[in-house]
Amino acid sequence: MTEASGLIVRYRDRLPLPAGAAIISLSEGDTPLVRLQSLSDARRGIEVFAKFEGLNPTGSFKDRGMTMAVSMAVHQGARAIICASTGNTSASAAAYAARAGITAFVVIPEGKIARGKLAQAMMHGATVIQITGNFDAGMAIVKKMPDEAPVTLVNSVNPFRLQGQKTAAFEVVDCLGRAPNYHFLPVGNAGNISAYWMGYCEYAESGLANARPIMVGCQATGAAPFLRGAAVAQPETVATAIRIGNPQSWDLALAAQRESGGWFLAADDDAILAAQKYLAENEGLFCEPASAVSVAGLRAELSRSAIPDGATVICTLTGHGLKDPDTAIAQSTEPIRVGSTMDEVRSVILDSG
Ligand code: AN7
Repeated sequence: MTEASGLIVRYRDRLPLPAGAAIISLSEGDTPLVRLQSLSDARRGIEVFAKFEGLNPTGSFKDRGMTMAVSMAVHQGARAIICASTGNTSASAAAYAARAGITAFVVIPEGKIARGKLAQAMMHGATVIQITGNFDAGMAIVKKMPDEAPVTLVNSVNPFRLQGQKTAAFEVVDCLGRAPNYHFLPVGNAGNISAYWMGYCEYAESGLANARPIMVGCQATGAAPFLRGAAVAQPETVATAIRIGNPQSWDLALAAQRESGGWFLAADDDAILAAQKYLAENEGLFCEPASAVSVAGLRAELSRSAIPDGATVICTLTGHGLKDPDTAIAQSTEPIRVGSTMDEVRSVILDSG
């Protein structure tokens, strides 16, 4: 037996899990900061790092919140959890429920979640409920379900979710040795930007960081309620993870933006896919489309010189590219097909030069 690991063990004194509660963990967290060599600029002293959350156990940042939410749910005697999801929350909830030996019900918009995420929810034994409506419609239903049936809600309106997710900010500061100057991240339901801000503020208040970053929330143009200043009824984007029109953590996310002196921006689907491809081809990092919106946003801000010389910038890559193979293959060039001879394979190699 190895010792328990994961972010609850690492940051136990900063997390509100009661003593004696069992920790439901898959060794989440402790994800790398990978320097983005092609976006960093030595002459201007700009350093860019990706916080690669795709390396969590189920392939997204949701595991940080789920270890807390499921540990608390089990501590409080829950036998079942429920969430609405654009995919990653359902994958994570299904895995942690399996780990805990409880039931997961996941409500997903039919045809609008990436295949890898659906495969995860199904493999972990969740009861998958496909609805005809979008994520926001599912959210409206599951929010009321704890009053109707014996289930605990594990969407990020569950406060323990944000508590777990704030540890990503701790890790950034622990790794850099100080707070970054800017933090770009995708915004969908708006839990994660709220959680990062909470984490940065806690570290600053405890004297573990002497500053807090400017938060830049990045949305898809077709699903950008924060740019419009109101909910979007029919959100649409290739980045299905952030196909969300009515973010639940609206007030917290706005506070993060205002208090940090940050802003919201939107990137269209072409820019999102271009950023995803750019990271894969130039940095060796494969993230899902929703994650790439943070890098699409940074590229736009760099090109209009909105980032000052000497700045350290973090982009959170929230989920792994393997989650959504269909979108990846659709934007890639077809494999070259030849017969099984030395001549044919060699000629491809020699012709490609
Ligand atoms: C890869 O899984 O909402 O702003 O139901 O999967 O905290 O919602 C996913 C969101 C960014 C947005 N990147 O984070 C869900 C879900 C990825 C995501 C977001 C999500 P929030």
